[in-house]
Formats: sequence, structure tokens, C-alpha cells
Amino acid sequence: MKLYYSDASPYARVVRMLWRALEVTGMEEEAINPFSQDRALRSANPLGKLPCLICEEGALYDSSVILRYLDEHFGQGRFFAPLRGRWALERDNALLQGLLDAAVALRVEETRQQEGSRSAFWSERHGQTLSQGLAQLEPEHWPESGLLSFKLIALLEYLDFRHPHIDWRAGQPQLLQWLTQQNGSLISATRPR
Ligand SMILES: N[C@@H](CCC(=O)N[C@@H](CS)C(=O)NCC(=O)O)C(=O)O
Repeated sequence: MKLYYSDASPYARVVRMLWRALEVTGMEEEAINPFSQDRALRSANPLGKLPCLICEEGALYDSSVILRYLDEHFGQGRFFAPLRGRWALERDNALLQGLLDAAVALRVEETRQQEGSRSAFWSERHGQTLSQGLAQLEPEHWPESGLLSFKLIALLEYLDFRHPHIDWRAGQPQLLQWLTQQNGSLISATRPR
């Protein structure tokens, strides 16, 4: 199996954390810049996005499909099991996914600056989504481990990486404490750079 990924992609990072947690052997990771018009990526994923997994099923995308595939095949579904039928957890999963989307969309707006086409409206809106969504992350929603914790780590560290001006620590000082307690090689090996 091979995963097309980029070091910066928070979606790919969640996949990379899960497969380390599942201790899947024989995995290959190939770093790709999705904007380099890479033909291997485009022919595997017509959307041209990362992550994309090449496996016996062919090419799988997006990250939500890859996560479920890996968990079913190598984890007997244990990473998704806590979510099933627990609607508040499903909602938190959707919240974290939406915050990842907003953080990446804000980055896209920032890169448009060079072309003189950054939208002040959308930048403001994505920023608002991030601050309101982060404010919803009360301590009782902080995951102890598992899939949601991978998403929350990927989100907070992506914000530090791409949006250091967003001071999420100021509004959520205890969240910083939560983050500093999350450690291990699957986190350090997948940090964005
Ligand atoms: N919903 C997708 C989002 C994937 C995505 O947007 N990936 C970004 C990198 S962070 C990408 O490949 N962008 C290239 C593009 O939009 O053309 C997922 O969860 O996998």
C-alpha cells in the first residue's frame, strides 16, 4: 500500500497518525506537492487532492474514506466504534473536520494574496468559523485518545504552522495543556513542516 501525502496536509496527517497507531506494516509514503501537476496523483485521484491511498481496492480518497478503510482492515473498526450511535461524538467529529476545512480554506485565501485576489469576506468568515469552533471545544469534548484526538492535534498544530497569528491559546489556555500532554512518535513523526 502506498499513501500520497504532503507534510503540510492536516488531512493526510490524521491518516498517517492512524496507520502508525494501527502499526500497519509494509506501508509506503510518497510525498507529493498537490500543486505540481503530479500525474501519478491526478490519475489516482481526479480531484488532485491529498491524501490518496493506493491499495488492493485501487485508489481511495478522501481522508474520511481512507480512515475508515484502514480502521476496518487493520483495527477491527476500533477507532470508529466509539462514534457509532453517539451523536455528540459524531457531531464533534464533524466540528473538527469543519475546522480543518476552514483552516485549509483560510490558507488558500492567504496564498491568493500574491495574485491580488484574496477575498476579505471569505478570510474573515473562515477566521470567524475557527474562533467560534475553537470556543466550542470545552474540556468535556477533548478526546482522551483515538481518532478525534488525532484530528484535534492536527488542527491545533496546523494553526500554529500556517496561521501563527491565530492565538488559540489565549482563548483556550487549558487546551494548550491538553496538547502538551499528547506525545509519542506518531505525533512527532508526522508534524507539519
Ligand atoms: N476532504 C478532503 C480534503 C483534501 C484536501 O483539500 N487536501 C489538500 C491538501 S491539505 C489538497 O490536496 N489540495 C489540493 C487542491 O485543492 O487542489 C480530505 O479529507 O481528504
